Amino acid sequence: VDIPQPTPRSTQPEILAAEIIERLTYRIGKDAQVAKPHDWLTAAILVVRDRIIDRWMESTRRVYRTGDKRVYYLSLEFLIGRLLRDAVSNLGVMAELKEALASLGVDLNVIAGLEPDAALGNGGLGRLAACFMESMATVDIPAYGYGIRYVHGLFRQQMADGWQVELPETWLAHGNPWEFERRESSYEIGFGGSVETIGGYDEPPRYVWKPAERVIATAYDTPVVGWRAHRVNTLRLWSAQPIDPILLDAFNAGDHIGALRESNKAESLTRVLYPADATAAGQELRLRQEYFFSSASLQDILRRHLQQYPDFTNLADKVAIQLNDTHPAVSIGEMLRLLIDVHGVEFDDAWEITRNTFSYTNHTLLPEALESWPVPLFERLLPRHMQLVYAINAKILLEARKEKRFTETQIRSISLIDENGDRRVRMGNLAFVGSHSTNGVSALHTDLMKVTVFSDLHTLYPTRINNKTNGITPRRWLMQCNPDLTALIRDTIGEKFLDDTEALRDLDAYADDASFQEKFATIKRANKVQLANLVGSRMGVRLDPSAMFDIQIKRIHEYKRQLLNIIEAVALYDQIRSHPELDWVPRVKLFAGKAAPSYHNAKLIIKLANDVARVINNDPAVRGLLKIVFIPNYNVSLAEVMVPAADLSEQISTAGMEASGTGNMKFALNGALTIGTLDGANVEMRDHVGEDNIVIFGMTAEEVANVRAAGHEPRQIIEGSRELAQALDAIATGVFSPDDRSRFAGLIDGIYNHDWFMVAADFDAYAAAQRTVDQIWTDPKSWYSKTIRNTARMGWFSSDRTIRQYASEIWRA
Ligand code: DL6
Repeated sequence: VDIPQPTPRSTQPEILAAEIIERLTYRIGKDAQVAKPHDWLTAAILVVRDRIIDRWMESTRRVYRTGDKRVYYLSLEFLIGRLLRDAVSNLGVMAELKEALASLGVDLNVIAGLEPDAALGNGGLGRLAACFMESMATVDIPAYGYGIRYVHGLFRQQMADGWQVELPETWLAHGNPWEFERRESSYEIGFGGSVETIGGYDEPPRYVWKPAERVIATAYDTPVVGWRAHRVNTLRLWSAQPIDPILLDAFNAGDHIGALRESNKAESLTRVLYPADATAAGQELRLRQEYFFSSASLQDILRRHLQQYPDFTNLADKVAIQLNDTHPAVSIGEMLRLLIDVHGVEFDDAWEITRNTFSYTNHTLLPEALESWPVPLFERLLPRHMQLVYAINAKILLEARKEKRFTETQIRSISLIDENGDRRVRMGNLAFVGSHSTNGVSALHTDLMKVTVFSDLHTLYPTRINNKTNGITPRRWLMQCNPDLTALIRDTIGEKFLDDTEALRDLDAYADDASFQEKFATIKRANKVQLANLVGSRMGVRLDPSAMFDIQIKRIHEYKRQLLNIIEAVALYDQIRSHPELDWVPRVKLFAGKAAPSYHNAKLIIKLANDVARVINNDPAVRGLLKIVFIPNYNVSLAEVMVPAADLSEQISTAGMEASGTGNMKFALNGALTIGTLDGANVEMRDHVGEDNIVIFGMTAEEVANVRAAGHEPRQIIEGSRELAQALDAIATGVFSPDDRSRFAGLIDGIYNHDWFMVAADFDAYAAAQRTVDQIWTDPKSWYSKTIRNTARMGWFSSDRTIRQYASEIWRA
């Protein structure tokens, strides 16, 4: 049947306005006279969504037509933020939508600010996945993101007397007009039970997994629009549902709570995002989440493949699956199970197909974040996968021992089973051996992978490790969050940079141009005023926009060294009071970030920042020259206000510990100067912006490793640094915590006793670097010359570049 296509929707303001009213009336059931701002938001989203659907369907049809390879990005986290501006701007209908809403008496800025942040991630890893989704659509790669539709994303952070308090985030409270529930795309997911071996004496055995429990995974699809809407891809998030929503027998017998047991159990699978990013969660529910979304995604991928092709012999030519960290690594076992047990493929063929299809990204070298599961738990929950892990292990270890003559120590380190202590399944090793590519996320991180966690696997497979330095989407992190700067750049160098971020380089010619500097500075100031207004209205703290805005925003972690920043603030506070005759540069030190709820020291660091802020901000001797502000509830939307307002970006992790960082890139792109260590992507940022345009300090990763190996003596260092010793003493003895003088004693003891994160070791270098920053600040010409060069030279860090590299070097898509 020749089914007619719908007519593509018009984007004329008057038509948009009419449709908004139509949605308001017939979809939401509200009279425009009484509609609340939320109703207008929903109506506007529905109208924008229709404009996306036309292109979404065309993108899907195109890939069926061309037979192009599809890329599947499996990630337990997608830290998306708000979608309306992203979609509208990528569709190119911002002006039209504004006009349409204005004609109805509605301000787009007001309703866009009501959209809840989809915070389905903890930090860098989840935000990277969101940038990648947008870039894959932009560079025209047919891609699906697969993840979990958590009912509660990352918790809402509140402060109670300066302490972090966690509250549930209810992003779905008003429904989610972006998503489509796909009841028809549902899969059964099993847990537990046993494996039966079937087959006679003279035929190969077949294995049948008989799970003891089963739940249903149902898909929810959200369209992801690329820049200029050339392609629209799908983010498919899975939600868990019970097979039997209610146990009628139990209900009829009067057990009303028991009747809902199965339902509660199933739904609890996708209820909450685990709120830790730098420690492996380790609980059974987490492994269930990982298997649940891996199995649903793989069943979906294989089903789609079979719609187009007769079997799986060409799977690796048509499908690339990227594992975002080890969270979906159980997919490797699941792929083998589905190919062998369900589709009858031979083990060796299945293994070949699997390896050629999968690739894995490592995002951290922190030992506590590397996932492993106790063998008894893994075996109880996934008995068939445990068999397959042993089968893979046998294959790998045999090859290493026989062909490569590996020593006993090397064998122990590459094994999928960690035998040091209780036996555990190592997910990093599983991901590594089950993939044809293992990549790091910055050059330094990749180099360190080869000599630390994966050194023996690297010897076994020397071509497998490769680097793909992270990137950020310039649409969200320049065009949308900094429209005035974007307009200035367009007026100065033309539009090319909108499609090719590296064309920003043309701005270099204007770095020393007085009139351009003035315009650049005016925009920075306006962005600072906007942030100051936010701080004023949310926290009642007055900020002076002519002070230097010095910002550190990221998860709170000892390796990221917010503590170093706070201690330096305390030292500066002492200096300002001791030397009122000197010309101190007025500074506002802004912090924001969440701590994992169970991470004691991180929560203490938040309390310290707030305690120090209270004392310094209220001391008349400071004369407003230094202010400290910790803004609660850091999220993507807050970052979108803070990033364009920064003068100085703090990227000060202990060298060798931050895999890449992506906040560092956002700030520099928006014209902030970076103060940072030679860690993660800072190293490559220095290479791109030039060493005169970034302030680098502190030990290198190699020096940190050497000092740790030789035995670090922090006490000696502290005794040799008067500023540091006095600041530490003030904090430890309760100058900032008169209500509990020993509150921070333990935190400071850690610096005296082991200083694992090299806070004492790097303090003097950091303080000196801050005075260099002050010097540059006092010469505005020099300051803007450097910061403009940052904007001009950061184009390479676009996630479009990163995705192109993944596509050509890993996915071959
Ligand atoms: O690759 C994205 C992002 C990096 O930029 C950060 O440096 C890295 O810490 C983060 N890794 C994680 C995983 N666990 N930890 N920590 O979030 O990935």
